[in-house]
Amino acid sequence: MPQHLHASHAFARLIASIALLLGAIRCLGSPRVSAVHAKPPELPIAPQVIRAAPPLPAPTEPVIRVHSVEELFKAVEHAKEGTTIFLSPGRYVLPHRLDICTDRVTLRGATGRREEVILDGGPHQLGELLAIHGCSDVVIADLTIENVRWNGIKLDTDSGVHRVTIYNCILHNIWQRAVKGVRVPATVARPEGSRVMYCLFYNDRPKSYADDPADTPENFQGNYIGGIDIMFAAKWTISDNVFYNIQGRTREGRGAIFLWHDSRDCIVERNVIINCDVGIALGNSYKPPDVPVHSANIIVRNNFIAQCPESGIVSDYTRDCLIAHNTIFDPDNRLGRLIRLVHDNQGTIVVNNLLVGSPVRNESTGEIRLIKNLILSPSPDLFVDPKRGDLHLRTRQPAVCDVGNPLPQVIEDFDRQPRDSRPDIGADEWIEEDPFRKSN
Ligand SMILES: [Ca+2]
Ligand SMILES: [Ca+2]
Repeated sequence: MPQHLHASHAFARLIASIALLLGAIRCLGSPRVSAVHAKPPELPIAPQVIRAAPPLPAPTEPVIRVHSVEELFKAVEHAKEGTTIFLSPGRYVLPHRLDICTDRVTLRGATGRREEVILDGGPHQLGELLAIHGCSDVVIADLTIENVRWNGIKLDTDSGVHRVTIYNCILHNIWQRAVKGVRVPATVARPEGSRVMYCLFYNDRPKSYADDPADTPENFQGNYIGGIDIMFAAKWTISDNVFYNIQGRTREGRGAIFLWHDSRDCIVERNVIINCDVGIALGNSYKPPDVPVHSANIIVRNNFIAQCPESGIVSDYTRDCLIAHNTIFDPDNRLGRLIRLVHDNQGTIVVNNLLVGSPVRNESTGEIRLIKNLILSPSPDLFVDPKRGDLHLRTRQPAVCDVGNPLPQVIEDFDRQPRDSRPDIGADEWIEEDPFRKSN
């Protein structure tokens, strides 16, 4: 055989060997996710108001551990009811939306530290990252979801989705809604009993047109953005979350918490909302004719809200809601909307709220009860660290302490400390030696 043929045979053998070797490496498993060296994000938020989530109990079998994007999709697709999927630390760059369609599936970061497991929609410009479809009792916990054009966690509530728990997660740079529940037709049961607890929602900056091609100068002017937006919610609990910088392009975005379209019997408590455009919205001014009221029998209590220029709390087409014992700091609010009431709010009561800035702005057409709401001017003695969301009382304030009306619906304060028989106005009940009150 001529020498040049020998050489080409040898080269072909070499190529074949390399191909075999690569195949063998692939068989060892799909590539693991890249490591993250994650720390909790450094934000100008007082650490005293970021509540540590009590750890979840150990899971029951079956338990699957995943280390790669491929394993994650496979595990979710083939999970039996009741499966817990633990995600190893790392950054999971998702090529498309991940859909959970099985009852009682839990998706959980393996370390319990939410910043160590990141589901990232950025590189593939995902419109939605995680969806829950036609199933109930799903748990999403101890992980981060970030860089999504539209919805971070989409609940396909029009397919019957109930008792979802979103727990100790970070939702970061989500440009329409971090958590979205859609319109539900009359033939489907309204989404009942879900919980969003101990989560951190934050964006690095206001929304820009480049973040979301669907939000244009012709429709929402870059302001189609909010935190949790649920229609037809029933018996939801939204508690102990922190929201920071959920802002539209011109600071006219939607609520950090937004319950509307006949939402009922929900509790919104102990949330901290800082520098968002709207804090808590019960309804808004767009109400279709088939929706009787936006929010009914919803309790909004013991929340800390700082600097939300469009509204701290807005109540717009509600019935029998209770807005009680919230502390709102916004002395420079351009519209005077710390608490704003619009349209008909029959039976809704606004009581024992502490406002630093403008008084309750009542544009409501019907009867509404405003009781023992206290309006104060800003004073350095009042709160521990108001600009960073810590609205604990700094000193005992005679104007605030022991002057509220006792309410059977509010027996604890922001710190879950008991209210005494003479409740203090606002979210913080003053206790002399209070472990939660650490001066900065
Ligand atoms: Ca008291
Ligand atoms: Ca307290």
